[in-house]
Amino acid sequence: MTPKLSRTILATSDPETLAAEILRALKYRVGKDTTVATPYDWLTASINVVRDRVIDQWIRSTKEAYDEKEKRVYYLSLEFLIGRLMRDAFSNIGLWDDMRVALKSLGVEIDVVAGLEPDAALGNGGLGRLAACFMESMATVDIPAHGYGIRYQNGMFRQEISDGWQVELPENWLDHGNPWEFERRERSFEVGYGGHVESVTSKDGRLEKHVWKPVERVLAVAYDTPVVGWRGTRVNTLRLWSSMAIDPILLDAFNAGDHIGALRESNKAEALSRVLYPADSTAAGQELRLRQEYFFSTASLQDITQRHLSQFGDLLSLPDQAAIHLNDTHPAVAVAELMRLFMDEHGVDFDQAWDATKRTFAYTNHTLLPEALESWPVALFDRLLPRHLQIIYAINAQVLLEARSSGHFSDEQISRISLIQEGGERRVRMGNLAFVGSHSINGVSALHTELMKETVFADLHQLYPDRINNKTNGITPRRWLIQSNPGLTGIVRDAIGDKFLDDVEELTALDKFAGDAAFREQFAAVKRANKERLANYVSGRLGVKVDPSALFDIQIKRIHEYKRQLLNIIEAVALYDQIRSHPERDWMPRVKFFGGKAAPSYHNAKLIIKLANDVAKVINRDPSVRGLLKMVFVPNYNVSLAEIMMPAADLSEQISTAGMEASGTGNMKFGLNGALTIGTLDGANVEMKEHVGDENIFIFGLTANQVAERRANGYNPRAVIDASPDLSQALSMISTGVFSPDDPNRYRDLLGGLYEGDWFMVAADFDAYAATQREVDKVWSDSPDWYARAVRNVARMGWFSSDRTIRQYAKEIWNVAQ
Ligand code: 26Q
Repeated sequence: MTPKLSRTILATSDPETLAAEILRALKYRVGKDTTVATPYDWLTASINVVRDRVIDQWIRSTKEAYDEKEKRVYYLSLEFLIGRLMRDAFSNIGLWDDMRVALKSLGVEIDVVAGLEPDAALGNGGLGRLAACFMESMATVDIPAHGYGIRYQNGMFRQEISDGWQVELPENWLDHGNPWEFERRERSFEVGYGGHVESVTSKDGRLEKHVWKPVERVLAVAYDTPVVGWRGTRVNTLRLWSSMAIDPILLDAFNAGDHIGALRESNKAEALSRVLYPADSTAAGQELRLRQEYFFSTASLQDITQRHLSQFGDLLSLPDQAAIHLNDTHPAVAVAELMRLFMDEHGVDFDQAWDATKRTFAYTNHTLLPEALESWPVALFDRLLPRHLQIIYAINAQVLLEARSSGHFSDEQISRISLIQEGGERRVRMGNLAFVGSHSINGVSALHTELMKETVFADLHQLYPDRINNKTNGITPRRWLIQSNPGLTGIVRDAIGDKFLDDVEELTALDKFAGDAAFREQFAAVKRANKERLANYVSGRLGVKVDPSALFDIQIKRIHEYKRQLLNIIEAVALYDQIRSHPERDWMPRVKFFGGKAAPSYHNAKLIIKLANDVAKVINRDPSVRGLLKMVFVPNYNVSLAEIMMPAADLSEQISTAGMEASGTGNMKFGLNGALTIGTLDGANVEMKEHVGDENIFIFGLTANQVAERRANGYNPRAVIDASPDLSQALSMISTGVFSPDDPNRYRDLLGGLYEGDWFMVAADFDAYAATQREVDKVWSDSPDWYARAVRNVARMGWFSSDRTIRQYAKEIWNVAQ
């Protein structure tokens, strides 16, 4: 028998005590008794009981960091995709099992209650989820850290599928209140916009300083959420800023009887933190977005500098006590803001301020896509942040002087290094600003980092060759294995003991169990149970019946052309056609699952969702493929759904055009839960292949170099399509309306893109992909072999823990002890 997790962690309470505390909380904090308590009330009461213990550790951690004068990490991110926190906090502090028993004794099922907690979706996808995994890992490896972001009232939209189309609905995650957060009205800072800059001169006419006089001002109010590390040893803080009017009611207007007009300021101010931008791959370029970026950057820096000054008395020692991390360029304006605080508010000269700024900041790049690189029109910047624009010009002068005086740069190179893009509308390049303002710039996988050096940052890399480094992404094994897959966790503990709970790289001990038939059977049984759970979900929500003994093939991620959901759908069509043409062959039953949101303005992504649903409808109704092929688009993919789908996958689809996916992290979640990957040599797939071994992963397609070469040397997709009968046939089925009889032309433009250019190399990789899928079928048909490979994936995924990633950041970038 596997011992209960809680017994091995913090045995702080017994279920009887906890049950009594839950009843107390229900009565005195929620104000209900058991006869009228709703499941939601039980959720609130349960969280309150555990929260008290979390707070004890929280206060201790915060005080210790202060007393020991520990260097702190500040992680600035416009996104934190944290999902539900109940299971995370309960399990990490060691109370999940005891709370389950306690609630059971009161007639309440913990899983039902946990399912009521809203999924905090303050992020779009990979970048936001990475920030959440990092927060948990920093607490786990005992690094004093604060996350800083925005408390969006509406996070990522809820996706419904109506007649196959995506429909976006607002998600009101705060409707029932949020028991995890603490409002800190006393921690609030003013944020200014617009106005002008005054120069103050001394009596002898020397310029003394600049004073920015903004005309608009709003308040940023802090809301703190505790972040519990594994075994509850450290509890860090996620501080999210909410905007508020400084004068919520315009008294003059109010007294004049204009009660609605009196609220104008308040509405305008509060709009700042109202909603997350739901685009993850195109820079929206809208004024509100720049306002949001500055809003949380300045509030965070004011908070950080105030804390530093009150503890150490002198701002220039900031780099010794604080590492500020920029999660992509979204907070890059912080570079100019810290310079402003140094120079204008604290009288530091430019050179000293610039040196301290560079020693404080580090920046992570998450994308090479040109359309996702942020830049702002100079005119807009000047209107909203005139002082920052001046500072950016001053930084630019300094950087261009360094480049020119080195004598190694052509005029063309100089113009690419410049923080200002000339030619056409002048724009501020946020990537260049983040780069020059940081001592470390990292990519998120080995391949991505090399491509950064060769492409977007080639010139800046030549100027500052020691700055770019790699930190391959990771995922927290607590959420993505221990909590979401208790079945697998249980059999692994029985096989290799508990060490991997504290150090997931100890999973390598599982390697020898790949050859153990009894263990493989346990593994298959766990996988089967996880697949049944997903099948039940799908049947309950969508009314689609799927057979858990079929191969579960899953692609879940944001919908984007470079991620190539289209390649997967076209392959499904080709397979469908072949099963119908050759029913006598030995087909392996398969269910293809899709899930993911499209940016509301991304036309082709929305069309891909519609195509997936159109194809699914025809396939699922066709008796000639019954029992052999099913296709399901699962709506509203989010963190909670990922927690159900990752453990249920046999096959993980990681099929982006090589060179375009910076890392991927879903690939790691699948692997850790024992799925085999079919994928291209892109992002972290390359390193996954090195870790799991060539035999335990299905790699196909062009490499990043080959993609670049084909693009450069005149790639002719039409010739490729003509040469592939399977691809031609599948495309003609789609374009003749087999899946869209109501509108046969629906996919004309989408498929037209494949013939005209095919930037994402769907045609070029199709045959290799389809052939590899048949290879997958072959291995699947030999269960012992399949499960041996699956077990080896679990055993060898430990390196992809965000604990490893964070330790590398701590040692090689932040210079903090751990
Ligand atoms: C920028 C400006 C205006 C509006 C929106 C944005 C914006 C928002 C989000 C741009 C990009 C994003 C998100 C990017 C993202 O999630 N990138 C992913 O990061 C992961 C973590 O490093 C990687 O694993 C993925 O490969 C990468 O696509």
